[in-house]
Amino acid sequence: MPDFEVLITGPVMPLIREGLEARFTVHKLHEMPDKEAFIAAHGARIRALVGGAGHGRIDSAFMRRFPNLRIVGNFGVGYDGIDAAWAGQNGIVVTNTPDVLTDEVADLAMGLLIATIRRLPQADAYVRAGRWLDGAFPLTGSLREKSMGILGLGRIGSAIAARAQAFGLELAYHSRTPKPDVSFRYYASLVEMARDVDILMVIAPGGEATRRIVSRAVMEALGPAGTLINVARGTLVDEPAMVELLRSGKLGAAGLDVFEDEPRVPEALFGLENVVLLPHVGSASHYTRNKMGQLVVDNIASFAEGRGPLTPVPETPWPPIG
Ligand code: NAP
Ligand code: 8YV
Repeated sequence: MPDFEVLITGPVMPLIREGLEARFTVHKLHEMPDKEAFIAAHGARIRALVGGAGHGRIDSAFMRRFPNLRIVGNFGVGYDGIDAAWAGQNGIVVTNTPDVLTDEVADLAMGLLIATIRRLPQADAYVRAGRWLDGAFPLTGSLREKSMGILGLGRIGSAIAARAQAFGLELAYHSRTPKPDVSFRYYASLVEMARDVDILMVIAPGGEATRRIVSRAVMEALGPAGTLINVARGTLVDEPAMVELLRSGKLGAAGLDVFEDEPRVPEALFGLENVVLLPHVGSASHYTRNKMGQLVVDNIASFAEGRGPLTPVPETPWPPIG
């Protein structure tokens, strides 16, 4: 399709690059010696942008530089790095990768929860250091007779809930609206939910609406016996307050897959015994990343061939309203 040119905004998996190159003229912004000069000279030819976490924001100022832009394909279900509302108002569709990663992220969330409460990385380090010879590893916390509040009972939150039920956890949730046909207790107030549960599982979208929604007050309500698990975005948590509360013992423990300024992680966390730190690996299996990558390609191809996007985000419905 010669007149449908695609610009990839940063490194992507070969499956995406090759899938797009098989159909379109593809440019790679990160390989351009002079990005600004490339955009100035060729921006008008670009119909599709393909981006993902770590490629930089695709905000209105960036999108304006491509006057014939029609679609932005995001590698990931979370699209807080894209100004989707502006795109929708300007006839640009944004696609993401929902559903294909839901089970993988839910598995990781439960794994991180168990690793944090049962201190699996610390136990592994204990064996490797030869310390078992000196005596047994200290007893740990437990999931038995515990309750968990889920912030964001959407696709992934619901999949986590299904797993957590099998583990015997008592469940509650907070979101902007109560969900129909859900038997767990709904809390309109996040701080009240945090006060009542042992574990807070964070899995709502990033962006301005949720910035630091897990505030100091929420973490103080969770308390010294509480555990915070964040598999959503670092921006949802007041990170400086979290570090301070974990250090002082006013927050019991945390399992974190995401951070405010990834890949930079507050170094104060490195020395803490009550945290488990992961490098944003919720969806990072070969199986699931391949599904996500294929969905990125399929969205762009379906749109370019006139069949519409497969998974447009709610801010850019298809067909467009009005
Ligand atoms: P989803 O199906 O859209 O669910 C999002 C949930 O969050 C909904 O229940 C929504 O309910 C709630 N929510 C939205 N805004 C809220 C607000 N301001 N306050 C409270 N609750 C709010 O999304 P998903 O597919 O489950 O994905 C969730 C997020 O997980 C993604 O956006 C992404 O950031 C993150 N994620 C992380 C990884 C990882 O590798 N760690 C992987 C995949 C996804 P209401 O609309 O009723 O509020
Ligand atoms: C991705 C994610 O790994 O889907 C999301 O929102 O956070 C992860 O699944 C990430 O966006 C790609 O780097």
